[in-house]
Amino acid sequence: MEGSRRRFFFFLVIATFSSETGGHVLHSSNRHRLRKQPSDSPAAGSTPAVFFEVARPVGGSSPPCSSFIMQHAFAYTYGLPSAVANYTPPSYCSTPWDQIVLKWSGTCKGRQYDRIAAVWFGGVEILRTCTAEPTSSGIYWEVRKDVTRFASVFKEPQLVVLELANVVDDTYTGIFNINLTLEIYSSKRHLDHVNRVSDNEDIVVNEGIPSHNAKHAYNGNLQCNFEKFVDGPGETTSSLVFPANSPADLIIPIAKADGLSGGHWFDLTTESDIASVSFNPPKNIYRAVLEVCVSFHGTDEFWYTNPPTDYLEANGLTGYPGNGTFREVQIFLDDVIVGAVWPFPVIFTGGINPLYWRPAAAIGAYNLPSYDIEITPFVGLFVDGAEHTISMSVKNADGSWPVNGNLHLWLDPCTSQTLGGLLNYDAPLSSLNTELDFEGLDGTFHTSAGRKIASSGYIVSSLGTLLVSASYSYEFENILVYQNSSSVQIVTQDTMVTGEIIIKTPSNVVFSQHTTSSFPFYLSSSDYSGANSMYTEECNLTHAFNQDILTVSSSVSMFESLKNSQAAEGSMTVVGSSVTTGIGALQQHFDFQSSEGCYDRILHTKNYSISYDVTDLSCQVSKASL
Ligand SMILES: *[C@@H]1O[C@H](CO)[C@@H](O)[C@H](O)[C@H]1NC(C)=O
Ligand SMILES: *[C@@H]1O[C@H](CO)[C@@H](O)[C@H](O)[C@H]1NC(C)=O
Ligand SMILES: *[C@@H]1O[C@H](CO)[C@@H](O)[C@H](O)[C@H]1NC(C)=O
Ligand SMILES: *[C@@H]1O[C@H](CO)[C@@H](O)[C@H](O)[C@H]1NC(C)=O
Ligand SMILES: CC(=O)N[C@H]1CO[C@H](CO)[C@@H](O)[C@@H]1O
Repeated sequence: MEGSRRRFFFFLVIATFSSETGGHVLHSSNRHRLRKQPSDSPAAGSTPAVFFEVARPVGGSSPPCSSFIMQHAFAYTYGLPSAVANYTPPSYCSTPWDQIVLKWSGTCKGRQYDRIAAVWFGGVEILRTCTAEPTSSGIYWEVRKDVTRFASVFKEPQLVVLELANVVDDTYTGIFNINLTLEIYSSKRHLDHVNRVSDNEDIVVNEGIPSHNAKHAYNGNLQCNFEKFVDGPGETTSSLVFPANSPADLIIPIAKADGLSGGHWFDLTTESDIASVSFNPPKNIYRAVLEVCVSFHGTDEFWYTNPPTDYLEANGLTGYPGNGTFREVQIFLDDVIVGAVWPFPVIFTGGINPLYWRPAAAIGAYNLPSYDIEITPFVGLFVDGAEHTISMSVKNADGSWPVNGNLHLWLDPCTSQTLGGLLNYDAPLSSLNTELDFEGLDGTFHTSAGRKIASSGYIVSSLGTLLVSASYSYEFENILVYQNSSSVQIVTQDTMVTGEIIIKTPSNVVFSQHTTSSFPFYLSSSDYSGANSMYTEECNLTHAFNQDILTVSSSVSMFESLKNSQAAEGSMTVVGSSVTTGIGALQQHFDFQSSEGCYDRILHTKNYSISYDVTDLSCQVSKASL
């Protein structure tokens, strides 16, 4: 078992990067890695342990129609081209495709680090995931993600890319065996495989997922299906159904073109690195959302615990993670900032104390959150027929930030040209302050930041004239304390982001969505030195992913509220770079409530075992249990 830990100054134990140099493929950092002796793993020979991330179940109750995508064994893949497969839409799966789920399943046995991986369909990223760390007796884990929002991508043949840079040698023996499958849920029963329709039959437009693919809309054979947008004949615009919760008609990858691979992430390592993609958007867009996919590695794997550069300099420390605790992914449209991501601090399966994350991974580790930015107010700029550029950079980056985006576009089926204009745009300079108070290796660093980005615009489409406003506000606070010559480190952080999207006709609001996210984080660790390079570390961690979404339109009114929190504690004794003994305990409360149902689960684990696991779909789990 491998761990990625960071230790600073008490022992000045800083691992160097491993011998894995020279390749262009990014992988999870090898800094501060610990490995646990196999003797501490569950007994060899037992059946593979099942590892998992607590998540809301996805998929319908009836069995899906499955479309196998690929199977690949990732042995020494570092620096090699990604695994690829050809995807052909499964014409044997009956329509409508009500829900599409990507199933990732993996096995691994031996000793291995946590590796970052992602799956792209035609350059559109549909999953970013961290691998589970294996045991000597082997593990199995599965990730199931609702990918219905990418429906337009799955209707066309695509090149599928799975990037997972792994290193196998005498010490790191774990080979990741990964299968990818698409599960398609339909209200109708799917046809049996043997009854599949002939391959040259057109891929049908799925009725369950409104599709207004421009390619189809203007070939003269398909009639304009504008009527899908309104409740019925004779309706006034006040009952306009804005299809904002339907999958986009077209998704343009904002990804690094790379030969035949169909596009993958850009690896940004400093704040001056820029990921930039130019493209010619279609001219009949009426809605645009940029989804940003990001993770962080190397010296920024634990960016939220990094001390300020001034502190490092004052103490004459070089080669340490730095740049303080604040990071921001900035998104530009033609050089104007249109959005920001203040990321949720995902902890990978070897992070902090690896013993916490067996069998349940940290929040988001197997299915990293992506971040949506409504850029519809800028649609007027997009539809002028000219080339446009979306770029991304990471403020204060000091490590490895693989980023890319998916530009979700909704196209007007009844016209080849929409119009629009920006009415208001306000993105005042963000505030970022760090108060430093330190003497030698001890001190307190208080960082706070705030930002607002607001825009409004109008769009003239077959839906009429719509006014669209999108406003985002961001707040961040981090207090980092070092005591006892920095052998005691305490991080208290919170990130709060609100987003409000309002779409209206001149007289009525047809759609509104209010999103509130907060990511509280607390970590306290104490290191106790022993002889030679041995030390014991005690750590307590609490963190949460909280998000409320309220969506109101003329046809639907729904809310979703997720409070997903974990509290972990444990200790480990480390010799050299190996965990020789230790224990990790985790308590998690996944509390999802929505207008369509709920999922409430409380899980307690300790030393690889589940001691308490109660799921309540009626949502009566006692809140006192955690
Ligand atoms: C992948 O699929 C093959 C063929 O169905 C199966 O034998 C294997 O066990 C699967 N592996 C994983 C990791 O799911
Ligand atoms: C503080 O550091 C000393 C060694 O310098 C160690 O003996 C002691 O246990 C540490 N205390 C805490 C609370 O970490
Ligand atoms: C962790 O929490 C326990 C109480 O639950 C406390 O006794 C211990 O000192 C804490 N350790 C650290 C490193 O904060
Ligand atoms: C953890 O579990 C292993 C295997 O069941 C056991 O041998 C060990 O004593 C346990 N450790 C602790 C600290 O409970
Ligand atoms: C803003 C800031 O402190 N940037 C620093 C981030 O780290 C790199 C490398 O350590 C420095 O070169 C930058 O100055």
